[in-house]
Amino acid sequence: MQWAAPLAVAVAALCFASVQAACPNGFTSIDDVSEGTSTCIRLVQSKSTWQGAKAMCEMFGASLAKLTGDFHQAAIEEIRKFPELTDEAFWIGGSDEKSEGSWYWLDDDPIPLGTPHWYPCNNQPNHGTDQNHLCLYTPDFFYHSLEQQRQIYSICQTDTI
Ligand SMILES: [Ca+2]
Repeated sequence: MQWAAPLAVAVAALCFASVQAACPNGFTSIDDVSEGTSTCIRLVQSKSTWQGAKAMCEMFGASLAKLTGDFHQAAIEEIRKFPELTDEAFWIGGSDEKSEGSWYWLDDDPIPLGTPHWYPCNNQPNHGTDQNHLCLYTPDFFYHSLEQQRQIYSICQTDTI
Protein backbone atom coordinates (compact mmCIF):
# COMPACT_ATOMS: atom_id res chain seq x y z
CA MET A 1 0.00 0.00 0.00
CA GLN A 2 3.00 2.26 -0.44
CA TRP A 3 1.26 4.06 -3.27
CA ALA A 4 -1.68 5.08 -1.11
CA ALA A 5 -0.18 8.21 0.45
CA PRO A 6 0.96 9.82 -2.82
CA LEU A 7 -2.36 8.91 -4.37
CA ALA A 8 -4.24 10.56 -1.51
CA VAL A 9 -2.18 13.71 -2.03
CA ALA A 10 -2.93 13.62 -5.74
CA VAL A 11 -6.66 13.20 -5.06
CA ALA A 12 -6.61 16.12 -2.63
CA ALA A 13 -4.92 18.29 -5.25
CA LEU A 14 -7.53 17.22 -7.80
CA CYS A 15 -10.36 18.18 -5.46
CA PHE A 16 -8.83 21.56 -4.67
CA ALA A 17 -8.46 22.20 -8.39
CA SER A 18 -12.11 21.35 -8.99
CA VAL A 19 -13.37 24.08 -6.63
CA GLN A 20 -11.33 26.77 -8.41
CA ALA A 21 -13.63 28.71 -10.68
CA ALA A 22 -12.71 28.37 -14.34
CA CYS A 23 -13.40 31.11 -16.87
CA PRO A 24 -13.48 31.33 -20.67
CA ASN A 25 -10.28 32.53 -22.35
CA GLY A 26 -9.61 36.19 -21.70
CA PHE A 27 -11.74 36.23 -18.53
CA THR A 28 -10.59 36.24 -14.89
CA SER A 29 -12.56 34.83 -11.99
CA ILE A 30 -13.56 37.08 -9.10
CA ASP A 31 -15.37 36.07 -5.91
CA ASP A 32 -18.27 37.28 -3.84
CA VAL A 33 -16.89 36.07 -0.51
CA SER A 34 -20.05 36.66 1.50
CA GLU A 35 -22.20 34.78 -1.03
CA GLY A 36 -19.56 32.10 -1.73
CA THR A 37 -19.98 32.55 -5.48
CA SER A 38 -17.65 33.32 -8.36
CA THR A 39 -18.05 34.97 -11.72
CA CYS A 40 -15.80 35.82 -14.68
CA ILE A 41 -14.91 39.32 -15.80
CA ARG A 42 -12.90 40.82 -18.62
CA LEU A 43 -11.42 44.33 -18.46
CA VAL A 44 -11.83 45.53 -22.04
CA GLN A 45 -9.07 47.99 -22.91
CA SER A 46 -10.80 49.41 -25.95
CA LYS A 47 -12.77 52.64 -25.67
CA SER A 48 -16.37 52.78 -26.80
CA THR A 49 -19.79 54.19 -26.01
CA TRP A 50 -22.03 52.29 -23.59
CA GLN A 51 -23.93 50.75 -26.52
CA GLY A 52 -20.65 49.83 -28.23
CA ALA A 53 -19.38 48.25 -25.02
CA LYS A 54 -22.60 46.27 -24.66
CA ALA A 55 -22.23 44.93 -28.21
CA MET A 56 -18.55 44.08 -27.65
CA CYS A 57 -19.36 42.05 -24.53
CA GLU A 58 -22.03 40.17 -26.46
CA MET A 59 -19.43 39.41 -29.13
CA PHE A 60 -17.38 37.73 -26.38
CA GLY A 61 -20.43 35.65 -25.40
CA ALA A 62 -20.77 37.80 -22.27
CA SER A 63 -22.69 40.83 -21.00
CA LEU A 64 -21.74 44.21 -19.61
CA ALA A 65 -20.88 43.49 -15.98
CA LYS A 66 -23.45 43.30 -13.19
CA LEU A 67 -21.21 44.06 -10.22
CA THR A 68 -23.46 43.40 -7.24
CA GLY A 69 -22.36 42.70 -3.65
CA ASP A 70 -18.71 41.75 -3.16
CA PHE A 71 -18.19 41.44 -6.93
CA HIS A 72 -17.92 45.24 -7.04
CA GLN A 73 -14.97 45.38 -4.62
CA ALA A 74 -13.39 42.32 -6.25
CA ALA A 75 -13.56 44.05 -9.65
CA ILE A 76 -11.93 47.18 -8.18
CA GLU A 77 -9.11 45.02 -6.81
CA GLU A 78 -8.69 43.45 -10.24
CA ILE A 79 -8.46 46.91 -11.88
CA ARG A 80 -5.89 48.02 -9.29
CA LYS A 81 -3.59 45.14 -10.23
CA PHE A 82 -2.82 47.10 -13.42
CA PRO A 83 -1.35 50.57 -12.76
CA GLU A 84 -2.08 51.63 -16.35
CA LEU A 85 -5.82 51.08 -15.71
CA THR A 86 -6.23 53.14 -12.56
CA ASP A 87 -6.83 56.39 -14.50
CA GLU A 88 -9.54 54.80 -16.65
CA ALA A 89 -13.31 54.54 -16.30
CA PHE A 90 -15.25 51.36 -17.15
CA TRP A 91 -18.77 50.85 -18.46
CA ILE A 92 -20.90 48.30 -16.62
CA GLY A 93 -24.40 47.10 -17.42
CA GLY A 94 -26.79 49.51 -15.73
CA SER A 95 -28.94 52.42 -16.84
CA ASP A 96 -31.89 54.64 -15.95
CA GLU A 97 -32.73 55.41 -19.58
CA LYS A 98 -36.21 53.88 -19.31
CA SER A 99 -37.25 55.94 -16.30
CA GLU A 100 -35.11 58.78 -15.00
CA GLY A 101 -33.82 57.99 -11.50
CA SER A 102 -34.79 54.30 -11.56
CA TRP A 103 -31.65 52.30 -12.25
CA TYR A 104 -31.71 48.74 -13.57
CA TRP A 105 -29.21 46.10 -14.63
CA LEU A 106 -29.53 44.69 -18.15
CA ASP A 107 -31.50 41.71 -16.77
CA ASP A 108 -34.02 44.18 -15.24
CA ASP A 109 -32.90 43.67 -11.63
CA PRO A 110 -33.12 47.01 -9.82
CA ILE A 111 -29.92 48.80 -8.74
CA PRO A 112 -30.42 50.26 -5.25
CA LEU A 113 -29.27 53.87 -4.85
CA GLY A 114 -26.89 55.11 -2.14
CA THR A 115 -24.25 53.24 -0.19
CA PRO A 116 -22.29 51.10 -0.48
CA HIS A 117 -21.96 51.11 -4.27
CA TRP A 118 -22.65 54.67 -5.50
CA TYR A 119 -19.99 57.34 -5.09
CA PRO A 120 -21.31 59.41 -2.19
CA CYS A 121 -19.33 62.66 -2.53
CA ASN A 122 -21.14 64.34 -5.47
CA ASN A 123 -24.60 62.79 -5.18
CA GLN A 124 -24.17 60.00 -7.73
CA PRO A 125 -26.13 59.34 -9.83
CA ASN A 126 -26.25 62.98 -10.92
CA HIS A 127 -26.92 65.19 -14.00
CA GLY A 128 -30.45 63.84 -14.50
CA THR A 129 -31.36 62.82 -18.04
CA ASP A 130 -27.93 63.88 -19.35
CA GLN A 131 -26.36 60.85 -17.66
CA ASN A 132 -28.29 57.59 -17.95
CA HIS A 133 -25.60 54.92 -18.03
CA LEU A 134 -23.53 53.25 -15.33
CA CYS A 135 -19.77 53.11 -15.00
CA LEU A 136 -16.99 52.62 -12.47
CA TYR A 137 -15.23 55.98 -12.60
CA THR A 138 -11.62 56.68 -11.69
CA PRO A 139 -10.11 57.03 -9.12
CA ASP A 140 -12.65 55.53 -6.71
CA PHE A 141 -14.41 53.04 -9.03
CA PHE A 142 -17.69 53.46 -7.18
CA TYR A 143 -20.81 53.59 -9.36
CA HIS A 144 -21.15 56.84 -11.33
CA SER A 145 -23.70 57.91 -13.95
CA LEU A 146 -22.20 59.05 -17.26
CA GLU A 147 -23.26 60.22 -20.74
CA GLN A 148 -23.67 57.12 -22.89
CA GLN A 149 -21.67 58.56 -25.80
CA ARG A 150 -18.51 58.91 -23.67
CA GLN A 151 -15.70 56.66 -24.93
CA ILE A 152 -14.30 54.64 -22.04
CA TYR A 153 -13.13 51.08 -21.26
CA SER A 154 -15.62 48.46 -20.14
CA ILE A 155 -16.05 45.34 -18.03
CA CYS A 156 -17.69 42.24 -19.52
CA GLN A 157 -18.97 39.41 -17.38
CA THR A 158 -19.97 35.80 -17.92
CA ASP A 159 -20.57 32.70 -15.83
CA THR A 160 -17.83 30.37 -14.62
CA ILE A 161 -17.46 27.12 -16.58
CA1 LIG B 1 -30.26 59.73 -15.41
